Amino acid sequence: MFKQSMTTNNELLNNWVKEVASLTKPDSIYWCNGSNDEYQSFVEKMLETGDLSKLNSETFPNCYLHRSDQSDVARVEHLTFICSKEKDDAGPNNNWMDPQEAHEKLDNLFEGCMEGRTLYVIPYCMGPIDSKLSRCGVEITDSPYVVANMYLMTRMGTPALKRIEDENKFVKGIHSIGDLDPEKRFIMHFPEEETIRSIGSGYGGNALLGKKCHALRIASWQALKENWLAEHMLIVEIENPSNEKFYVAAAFPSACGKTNLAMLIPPEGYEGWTVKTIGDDIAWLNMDENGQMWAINPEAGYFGVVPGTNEEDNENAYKAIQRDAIFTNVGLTDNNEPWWEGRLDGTPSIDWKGNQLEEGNHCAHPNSRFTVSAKNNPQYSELADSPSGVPITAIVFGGRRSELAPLVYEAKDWNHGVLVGASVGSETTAAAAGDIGIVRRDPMAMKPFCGYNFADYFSHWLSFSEQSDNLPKIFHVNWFRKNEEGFIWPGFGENLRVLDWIIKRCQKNVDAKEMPIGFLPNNNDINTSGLNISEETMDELFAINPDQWLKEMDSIEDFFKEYGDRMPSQLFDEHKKVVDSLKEYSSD
Ligand code: SAT
Ligand code: MN
Repeated sequence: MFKQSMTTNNELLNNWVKEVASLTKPDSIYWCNGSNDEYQSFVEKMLETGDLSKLNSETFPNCYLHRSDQSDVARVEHLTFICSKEKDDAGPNNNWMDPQEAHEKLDNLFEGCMEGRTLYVIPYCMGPIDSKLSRCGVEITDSPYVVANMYLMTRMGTPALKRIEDENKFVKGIHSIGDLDPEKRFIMHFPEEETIRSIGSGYGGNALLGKKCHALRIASWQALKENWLAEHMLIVEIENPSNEKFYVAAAFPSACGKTNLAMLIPPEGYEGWTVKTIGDDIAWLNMDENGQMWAINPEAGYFGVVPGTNEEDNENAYKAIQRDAIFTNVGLTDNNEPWWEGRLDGTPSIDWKGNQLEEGNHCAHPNSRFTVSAKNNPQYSELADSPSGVPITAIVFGGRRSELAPLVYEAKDWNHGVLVGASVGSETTAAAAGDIGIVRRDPMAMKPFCGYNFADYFSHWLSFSEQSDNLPKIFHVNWFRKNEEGFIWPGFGENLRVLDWIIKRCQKNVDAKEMPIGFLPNNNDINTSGLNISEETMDELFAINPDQWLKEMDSIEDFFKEYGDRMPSQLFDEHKKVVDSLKEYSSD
């Protein structure tokens, strides 16, 4: 049904497409123009093939369900490789394969893999088309589902192609679902060649190559060379009742409530405050000549975890997915609406595998996802399209820790903040394949996404303190501390109370307690009015147990030592300062 819609005069791109086609042997080639009609025609095609089914069009207009292969529901970190020339450039944080060996392996797997299929060419731009901070790529794929998702997630098609033709430069991404055999599944990155090759999976992070593969793994490498940062961070705009605006970038490991924070709704008592979303997952940070950090969101859509989304906890996300959304691996109600754990209404009937729902089974897969354009978000900020991005006031790191970490603390300065970020640990969730609930180190929430050696990454972060004295303040938050009764902090919209303190600290409007781990709020400086939370409970949320912290610092040191000689000594200096101070504190 698809005709060759357009090609390009750009030789580099043309030759590359030809080269890939001669290896993969598709029946036809289709160049995507990124129009809405084109999106609709892809949807129609997938409705015919059964790749999509239409959801209740009265209640969920223009929404579709996709059921993935049951073995293909999450990122696969053990099959994800950085194929730099030097093994040490990839570092202990990555799987590494020699680039030549990797190419040979992949050439075998890609050989003829598109026979009987169409090869789609997707030119895309990560970031606003007219921003000098943006970077372009082209993804080749044989999956119409990937095309439809890229349409929602990126700025793709004709305008991106035009920019690529002007720049004569793009990240090359080659993707095939192959035969979905997990034994033949690889997500490989060649940073020196600015190339990504992914086969055997149709899942988001493995297949939508603009996202984690390009905007984080390849971009982090580019950012190292070009003195910027590609980070796994949401970006929010917060406006207080005095109409002052603040921009906060925050990094959390997958499925730690990033989408909720990015789309936060001010709680009762915060009338006159507005929170808008610039981005929910990735931020590219650039420093201007005054040493101010500016951030753009390279993406144009959200690929969010569905379970838990409802009108009470995250009304914006809930509203955003009432129309024009693709749902992947959710269940169905008896009237053909999507259903997931945490949805407050509807009668679940069919599970994510398409079977009659049985008691004790998940209806939606825990890592089921929605894909939706960012513009569907009622609190979408127009500044997400601003070529200059937004000036960042504060950087926030967080993890899921049922013990140890207080609700919020502030790093003493940038370098200490780098230690705080590098030390992030979080209990694992369903976003990645593997065990759930184990604490793992996830520096800057970048463990699965940093395209080069973490030791060099920490040095790069530290280098900014020498370049500017105008950097954002750095904070750490933990929404997930528990006592016998469960989570102590109510979370969700109430997290604005914590952001409120963070902003006051950035404005130098409030003092704080200096503790060994950083600055903690003075009693009563976190606004709890209207919350049913006692002073004792607040004390529990902020309790610092020095012995537990010393153990934590030991485990952080062990983790750092895995990176050997390339580790910046400054980070160990920062570490030692905290340890000495904890020892002193515990002997007081
Ligand atoms: O799983 S994805 O990488 O597609 C999304 C995420 O984890 O943020
Ligand atoms: Mn993410």
